[in-house]
Amino acid sequence: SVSAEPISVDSESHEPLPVFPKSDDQLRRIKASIKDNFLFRDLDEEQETGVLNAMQEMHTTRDQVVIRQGDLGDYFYVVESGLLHVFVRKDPPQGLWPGGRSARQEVPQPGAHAEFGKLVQECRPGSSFGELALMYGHPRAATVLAMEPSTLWSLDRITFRTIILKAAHRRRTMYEQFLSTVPLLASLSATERSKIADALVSTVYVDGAAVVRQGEMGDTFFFVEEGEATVTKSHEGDDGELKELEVGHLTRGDYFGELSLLTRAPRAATVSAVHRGAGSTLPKLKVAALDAQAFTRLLGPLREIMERNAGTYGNYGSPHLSYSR
Ligand code: 1OR
Repeated sequence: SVSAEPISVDSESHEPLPVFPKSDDQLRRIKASIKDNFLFRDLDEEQETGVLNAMQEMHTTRDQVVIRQGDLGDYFYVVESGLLHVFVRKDPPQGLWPGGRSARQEVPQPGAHAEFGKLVQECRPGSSFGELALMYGHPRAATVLAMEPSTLWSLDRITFRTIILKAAHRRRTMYEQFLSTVPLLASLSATERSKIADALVSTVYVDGAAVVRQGEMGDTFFFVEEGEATVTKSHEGDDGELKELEVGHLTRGDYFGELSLLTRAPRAATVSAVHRGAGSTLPKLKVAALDAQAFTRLLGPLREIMERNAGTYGNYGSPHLSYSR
């Protein structure tokens, strides 16, 4: 449900955010639930504490409507346990439900799912939902129904916008700036680059560490964000010994890892963080990664450019790279 619509971020609010004291057990359960959730990945410690403080534990019954399509958005939810289904109706009811009451107080109506429309998604432990209305100020885009008794953590709209959205906005702006300097992406629109920005995950490598290894299967694509990397291939020398030969050097804005994804072949070379000399001011190698799914979805249109560029890898005089394949 990631969209590249502009996110409007509120101007600095001085309202104190809610604090609901929690037991160690509750804190442990929230942390486990948000561990792999991308909306929480860029929070620093202070921001994470603010979010944990504001969360409220909630237990649904089976068939409880947690969000109703068309309502105004009030809360964002993280699933700790249970199972919820997301339904979308083509002709959503207009405006608020009678009395403007929130779906959280809705009386469950066992078995009556058809009125909610088509099943589009399942929410399992560790996932979250209800962010869209809070991000874009739209009515709820779908109905979310508990299929079994579920434990959720709800986060109010103000805390969601003040902490999570601001962090997401900062991260998107930072990546957009970087991506606008990447030559491969020059032909894409700003919106297409924003979608890539939202899908990137950065990792820093210590000198000498390998990001990808020749011969391994790969399902990730990378941009060099900071620092430099060397591309090496192992070659059998005349004496029969395996030698590591440097065939390329990558700097900020370069990309690698596309060959395995385009050809489904093992990695054609090893790419590792350069050894920075003593006194070097070069930062450590930092790469921004896209998984195979995002690569296909977002960089599919660039396939031809990448294939054309790869044609120069065998050419040792190439200015960019020179893997011989
Ligand atoms: P919300 O605040 O609009 C409903 O409240 C939530 O359902 C929504 O945020 C998302 O978190 C979640 N379309 C719309 N909302 C979805 C969808 C969805 N999947 C989950 N939600 N899909 C598109 C269907 C045409 C499914 C995408 C896989």
